[in-house]
Amino acid sequence: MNSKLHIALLCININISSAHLRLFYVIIFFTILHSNSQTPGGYDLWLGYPKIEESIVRSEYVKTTNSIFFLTNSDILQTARNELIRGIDAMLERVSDVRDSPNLLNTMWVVKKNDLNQEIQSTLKADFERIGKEGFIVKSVFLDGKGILLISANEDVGILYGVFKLLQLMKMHKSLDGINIVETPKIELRMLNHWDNLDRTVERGYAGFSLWNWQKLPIYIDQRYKDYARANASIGINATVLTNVNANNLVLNSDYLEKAAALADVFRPYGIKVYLTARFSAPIEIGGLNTADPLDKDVIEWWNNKVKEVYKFIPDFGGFLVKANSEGQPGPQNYGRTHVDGANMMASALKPFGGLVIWRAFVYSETDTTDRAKQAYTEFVPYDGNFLDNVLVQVKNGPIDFQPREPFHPMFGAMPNTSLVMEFQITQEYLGFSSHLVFLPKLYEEVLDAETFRKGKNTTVTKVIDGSLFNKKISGMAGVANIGTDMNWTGHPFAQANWYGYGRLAWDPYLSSEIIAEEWLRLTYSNNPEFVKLVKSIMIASREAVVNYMTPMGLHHLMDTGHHYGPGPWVSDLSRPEWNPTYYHNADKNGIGFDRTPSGSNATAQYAPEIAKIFNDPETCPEEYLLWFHHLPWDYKLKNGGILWDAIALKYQKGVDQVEEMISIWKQAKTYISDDQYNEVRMLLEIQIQEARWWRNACLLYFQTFSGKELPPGVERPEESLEHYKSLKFPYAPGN
Ligand code: BDP
Repeated sequence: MNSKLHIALLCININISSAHLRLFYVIIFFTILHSNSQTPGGYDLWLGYPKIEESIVRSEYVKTTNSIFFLTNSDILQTARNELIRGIDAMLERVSDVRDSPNLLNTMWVVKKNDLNQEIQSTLKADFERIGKEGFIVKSVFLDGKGILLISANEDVGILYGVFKLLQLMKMHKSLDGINIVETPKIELRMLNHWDNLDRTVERGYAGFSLWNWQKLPIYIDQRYKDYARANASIGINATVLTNVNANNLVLNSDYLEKAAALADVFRPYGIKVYLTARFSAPIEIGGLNTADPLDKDVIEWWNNKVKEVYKFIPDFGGFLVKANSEGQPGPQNYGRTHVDGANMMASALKPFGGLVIWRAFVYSETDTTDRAKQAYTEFVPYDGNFLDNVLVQVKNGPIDFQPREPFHPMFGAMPNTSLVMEFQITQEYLGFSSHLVFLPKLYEEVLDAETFRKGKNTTVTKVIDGSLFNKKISGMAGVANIGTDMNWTGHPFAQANWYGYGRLAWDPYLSSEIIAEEWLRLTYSNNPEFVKLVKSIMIASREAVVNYMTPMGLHHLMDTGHHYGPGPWVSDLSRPEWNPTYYHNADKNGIGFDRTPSGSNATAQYAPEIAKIFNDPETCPEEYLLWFHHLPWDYKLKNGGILWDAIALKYQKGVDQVEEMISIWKQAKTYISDDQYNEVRMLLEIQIQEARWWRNACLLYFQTFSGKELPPGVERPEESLEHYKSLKFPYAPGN
């Protein structure tokens, strides 16, 4: 590690309780200010354990001795124990004494509820009731008149999460004295969706190839599988769908099931279950039947047998994720059946084993001429209440497709009798791939906090998906992974924060993105408050910046076609109308935007009347959604008195300015991190600023051909012609 040594002055306030003496020491000591956790290249993610001074965490439990009683009688508990030892040994540079039986020297106990004595169990009764299956308690308690630190839980996995929590607190230099944390995840299914193909390419992947080396599985177990599981467990992710939603049948054949089982074996001790995508036509393609009709008895039998086989290989298999009748994927509608018929048929097969069907609502059809934004709601909402209870319907955050900004999907709140899973995209398909620094928890938070108004006020999207609004038994969140074989897993080092932040929000969707940014920075780079303050400001601003330089004021889907790299607002020649950017922006001499009010597609009617009313009126519609819901003249007067054309141009400029600002702040952060860490992000920001200018120039030149207006003062003149921007081609853009 090429960290530099710094001399720092530290003022430590030591509290000697017995003598009630307060001593103030000024100690000069050497500290490695750069002792952030990252191994070169960022492989360690937020999980490295740099040395910390014991005095920093000021805990009786880690002082003098760290003799730990850790009752370990399962694989998950063994994982937790290994992690605890690894963390404490590295951070305190002292080898922990960890035993399976208690003794008087113990300063820490890590024991499940049922293994505690009745007295502590009843003292902590309320806590144990609160934490459910996966929660934990990290608490300082008195035991036989002696203070100890207790990590406890009802189940093994809670212990694992509690251990990670403790280590993260220590790493963030939080005091452990008087600690009292009682936590439980607010969402049950916290899932990653890998769009990984069996040939190891990753659809919309920008961080190398798929982690799953199918060729060498099941015998060869890559260390990365364990490191992947560890990283997920550290943020509470408990489910992973290994394969692409555009599914390949082969994964359901026994040779691949054996390979998937080997991965499941690696993930199990980390509390993670494996799921697979299922291609609806599998009974034909690998089953030799001549139909995949979900009501056909041979088809039903085929799936029943297939599910039995899967559970032979993977006894705790999670279930199937299904993309059906969407973008050319087969589904029940091919046989005149419905989503309910399809989903329930599979769900019945999985039910005896406790498996789930996660049925995606990302549907739109080439034969349906209505607004694409309306189609999922139209297809699914009438079926509310008809799905079996082990079916979850997975809905993207917005009604189109993972754009830099979309209003929340109107299905949230509109299906009170169905468990809805939130689907976020972590991989940055429409947000600059892995070259742009965009902190996505800002986007996630905006959607989660959106008011649905389905049961009066305060009925946010979060309350729909955590199950609290409509009393749902199973709740879930899915994130389309941004992980690949790149040394740092995610391509951009700050894309790690999106994986981290997604996991944190799946655990607790009420967390603020600011808190998540701060945690991640401290766990990944440095606890230095100046550094954290500076870089947090970059992260928090980054999401609005990308909206501004790509798709401001409610514009959407202006990306170039297929690969979605760079601007292509002029694309209008694709076979399906809704694949063309022109379909979404509708720019003409009269104005720009998609009229989704009653005078247009009336998509607003899919929201609660209180929300629809706000969206319907351009005066009340939030400016960030203006052109999502309205087609407005170029000289439409905005609240600030300016006209629409000027406002669009200024927003594009602002996006560019924001990236300039991000670069200048990053320069100020240089002194707090290693040169390698600094340079890596600096180069990426260089790409980002170039591409931000490219977006601004291309879009403004193109829209100017309709508005016929000059760029307002303050907007830089494009260096190249529109023809130049239109001529750019990227046949090898990644992820396609
Ligand atoms: C779109 C992607 C496409 C996915 C699709 C989906 O461009 O690659 O297959 O979503 O979610 O955003 O099914």
